[in-house]
Amino acid sequence: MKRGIFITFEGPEGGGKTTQAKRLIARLIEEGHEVIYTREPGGTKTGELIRDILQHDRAGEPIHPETEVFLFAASRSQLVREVIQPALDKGVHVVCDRFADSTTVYQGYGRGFDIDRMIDINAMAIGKAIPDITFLLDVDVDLGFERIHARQKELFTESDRIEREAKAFHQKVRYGYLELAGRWPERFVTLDASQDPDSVTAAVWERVVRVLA
Ligand code: Z5A
Repeated sequence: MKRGIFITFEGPEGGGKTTQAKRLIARLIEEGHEVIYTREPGGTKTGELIRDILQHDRAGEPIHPETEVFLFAASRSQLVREVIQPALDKGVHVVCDRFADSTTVYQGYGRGFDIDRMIDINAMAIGKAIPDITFLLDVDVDLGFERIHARQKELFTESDRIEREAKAFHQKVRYGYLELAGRWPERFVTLDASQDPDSVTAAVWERVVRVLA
């Protein structure tokens, strides 16, 4: 049986990952493909509990940077074994909103852990589940946060633990993603996410069609 295609969306805050991942899912279904959407951290019962600790300080104590690395990796490990790899093995396509590159970038470039060490930890968490395409929705930090703050105002929500990091942290994240895209050009597709959502959607679809062919 032909393995499903594994597509991930990555990027700094407010790039439109969730918007684009959901539009892609809808289009793939419309075109008759079997596909699932999932996200990180989360996507399983264990992962969603871990997400609650990571995003909303559920444990009520500061999370050490080292602990943070392993919590993200633990959520990923569960998601790969329970959801992603079984789907790919059955020929189902998988679209994941953030994946291993988020750890390399946020914990590596952002927190300052060794990049290759993050890649090694990811390797254990993901096993064979290496994405076929990773869309990097690249956006300027200020513009990304403008969008996030507008959404928060609309939905009466507040910034989560990582969104509250300083601007310099988020700039390192953006830079880290661009470095990774240069390191793995065969996998990464970098898109200018300051464009209107329809233009980004069209660019995503154009690339996915080529991979499906
Ligand atoms: N994290 C980590 O540190 N290490 C890891 O290993 C992993 C994650 C896996 C997860 O947050 C956090 O965990 C994240 C990284 C860290 N940190 N932060 N901060 P999350 O899952 O809650 O959220 P997110 O992944 O960061 O998503 P986001 O930044 O909130 O948004 P987005 O998915 O990129 O964008 P969106 O939800 O599609 O759109 C945001 C708003 O912008 C919305 O109102 C849209 O209508 C609007 N939008 C979207 N696209 C456009 C365009 N093109 N133009 C105008 N407006 C737009």
